[in-house]
Amino acid sequence: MESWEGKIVAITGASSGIGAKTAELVAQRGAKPLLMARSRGRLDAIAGRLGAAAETYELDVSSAESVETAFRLAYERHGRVDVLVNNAGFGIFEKFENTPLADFERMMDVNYMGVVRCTKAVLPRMLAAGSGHVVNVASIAGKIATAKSTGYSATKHAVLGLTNSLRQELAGTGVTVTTINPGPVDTPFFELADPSGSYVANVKRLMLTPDKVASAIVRAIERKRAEIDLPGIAGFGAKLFYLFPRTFERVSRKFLNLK
Ligand code: NJP
Repeated sequence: MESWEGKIVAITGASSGIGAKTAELVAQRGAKPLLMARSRGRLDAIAGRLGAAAETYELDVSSAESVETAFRLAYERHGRVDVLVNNAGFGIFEKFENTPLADFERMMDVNYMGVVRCTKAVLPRMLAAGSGHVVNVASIAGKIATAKSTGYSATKHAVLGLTNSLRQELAGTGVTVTTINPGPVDTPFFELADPSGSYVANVKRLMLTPDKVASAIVRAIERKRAEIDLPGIAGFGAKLFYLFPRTFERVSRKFLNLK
């Protein structure tokens, strides 16, 4: 991307963690972040710190109606969305047999269908303009599945499948699609994912900061990258898994099943 100045950047899940930090970084570069999430109070508090450029939109990505309303408003105000960061999401880490059907459905509805809904809200206009960028925050869990994440990991595999297919469909259109695949990140995500705190205690020293992930998102937009895995060692692990799946599973069962 030539310059951030004046770019309209819609960020879902911007009331917390990675999304809030991404909004801050793009505002610092001169873009206008549209902060989207369900919690109006938290959005306004974050936008208040970012200055006049930031705008807030109440958005529930699991509701087609809410997505339609938020993006209609954004287009009425600005006529365009240059970048969409599909970041809204949550996880519940529990064994398959202990996870109610409703939790599987909710995770898929937010983490995967939320990406579908929001992307549909911007893609036709990006295609008409011949430019635009959709960044999907997936996860290393979308490449390497570990125990207690049958529901969550499946949603992120789905996001990766969607993005990889869409990238091929969009080749030559001027619209870029990217996946960002972080390992564990130190955000409020774990208040729901790991209420006992035992997983966080196991991985605390390996955790990424939201700043690190948001910086990777910004870099991916500037350089039109297809995909970023972070930390790099996790991306290397994913490559080993694809090459030697059974061996990798055997070895990693000991080290990666920390939930
Ligand atoms: O989590 P958190 P992160 N509609 O809890 C929003 C992925 N990831 O920043 O609606 C709209 O601080 C929620 O806002 P609110 C992860 O899967 C994380 O870590 O106001 N928004 C909040 O702003 C997710 O996709 C880790 O409650 C909805 C935001 O989502 C992304 O990173 C590792 C919503 C969540 O902020 C950001 O997560 C990894 C809805 N229905 C991938 N439901 C990690 N933290 O370790 C939730 O690999 N939100």
